Amino acid sequence: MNTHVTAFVALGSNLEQPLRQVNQAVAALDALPFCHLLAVSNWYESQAVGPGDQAPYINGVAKLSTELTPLQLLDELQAIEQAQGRQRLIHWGPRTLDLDLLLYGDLILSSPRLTLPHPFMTQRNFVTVPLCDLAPQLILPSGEELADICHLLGTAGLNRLPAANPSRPIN
Ligand code: ROI
Repeated sequence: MNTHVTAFVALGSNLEQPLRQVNQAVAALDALPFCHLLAVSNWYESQAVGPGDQAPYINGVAKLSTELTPLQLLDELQAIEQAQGRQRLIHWGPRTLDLDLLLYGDLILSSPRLTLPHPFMTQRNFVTVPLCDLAPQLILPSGEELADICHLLGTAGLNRLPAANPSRPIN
């Protein structure tokens, strides 16, 4: 039996040198037990969605192969957020580092701590566009095609940053 599951994690930051935060988070994902970091999307600068006058975010998506259960993986992601001094002062407010588990294979889950797929992933182009970098052919557990959603949401407010590490495969 293959116990390795492909998971996608969204990264976001708009505080404390966001690009440094997300790159540090990638290094932490690369060091996770029972996981292999397979690929990282381009980074995108994105206009903040949410209240008030927030600084722009840096967003991207990482692809992992994991032997952890969804909740074990969630624990690891939250530990990385904490280790990077996550600040989240107000709901939908600025944050040092956000790591959202988007997809865990084809699993559909609704539990108090975790909903899969991530409930907002198909509403935010700062998630769908980098996810499309990594998995342009992806079919969501609902049967929807990621490419269709990407097309629908467009790229408004997003600005792809030049690749800092072109040697890292993104497919
Ligand atoms: N806006 C952008 N552009 N990127 C994010 O990662 C992000 N994360 C959030 C809220 C506050 C909703 N807005 C965001 O949690």
